[in-house]
Amino acid sequence: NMLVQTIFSALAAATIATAANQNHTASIANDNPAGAAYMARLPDRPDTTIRGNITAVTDPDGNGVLFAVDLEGLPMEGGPFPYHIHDHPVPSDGNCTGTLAHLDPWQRGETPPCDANAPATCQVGDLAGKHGKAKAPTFADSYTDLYTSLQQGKGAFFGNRSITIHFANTTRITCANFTLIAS
Ligand SMILES: *[C@@H]1O[C@H](CO)[C@@H](O)[C@H](O)[C@H]1NC(C)=O
Ligand SMILES: *[C@@H]1O[C@H](CO)[C@@H](O)[C@H](O)[C@H]1NC(C)=O
Ligand SMILES: *[C@@H]1O[C@H](CO)[C@@H](O)[C@H](O)[C@H]1NC(C)=O
Ligand SMILES: *[C@@H]1O[C@H](CO)[C@@H](O)[C@H](O)[C@H]1NC(C)=O
Ligand SMILES: *[C@@H]1O[C@H](CO)[C@@H](O)[C@H](O)[C@H]1NC(C)=O
Ligand SMILES: *[C@@H]1O[C@H](CO)[C@@H](O)[C@H](O)[C@H]1NC(C)=O
Ligand SMILES: [Cu+2]
Repeated sequence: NMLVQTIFSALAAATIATAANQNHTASIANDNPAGAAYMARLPDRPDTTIRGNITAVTDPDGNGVLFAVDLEGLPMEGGPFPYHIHDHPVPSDGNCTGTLAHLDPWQRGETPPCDANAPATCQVGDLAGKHGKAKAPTFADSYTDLYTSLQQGKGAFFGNRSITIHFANTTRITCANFTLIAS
């Protein structure tokens, strides 16, 4: 019976997938397309002074993504500022609540907090947890993150997602879509 076989195969595949992911540890993204580049440019909005951008290009070594974070106008109060790749793009009205939760394809969840010494165990989207929070008033940083993907179809792919910057108390301040700038 084809149907029963199909269902059985699907269940078996799901069981294997679950077993492989039981520790919720991220795999290194080793198939990012050479030359792929995305940018999230923060919008001019009247309710914050924060401006700037985050660029993301396939790491020249082939593993992971080279990020360049370039921010200015960070408030002197309320920091340091966590920032993350969130799961969804920014709604057209700019409401950062609509970016939903952090990119977390391995479903490790929010707790315990990210341990920067074990970045594979952090949420893939938790860039600040893995690499440090942004500090006022200007913040420039660049680093390679091994677990983020620029390969469409991968769970850790973020070219269709967004960045959100928070106050230390987690309130969302501003957010921007990633858009393709080179491929
Ligand atoms: C988590 O599971 C994967 C897949 O089974 C394995 O390759 C990896 O070594 C494990 N990592 C840890 C920290 O246990
Ligand atoms: C990125 O943001 C920084 C800080 O605001 C700015 O100086 C720079 O010109 C921006 N780069 C691009 C390509 O928009
Ligand atoms: C979070 O911090 C910001 C900046 O200090 C403040 O304006 C805001 O009211 C705080 N939000 C909450 C829910 O405490
Ligand atoms: C972000 O991207 C989505 C999907 O392409 C789009 O619908 C939305 O309008 C964009 N948001 C902003 C603020 O440009
Ligand atoms: C943003 O979206 C959330 C959830 O849909 C909503 O509760 C909130 O009122 C919105 N904020 C603004 C300023 O429209
Ligand atoms: C983004 O792309 C990934 C991989 O192609 C896909 O799994 C995910 O559903 C997409 N997310 C959104 C919000 O479009
Ligand atoms: Cu966030």
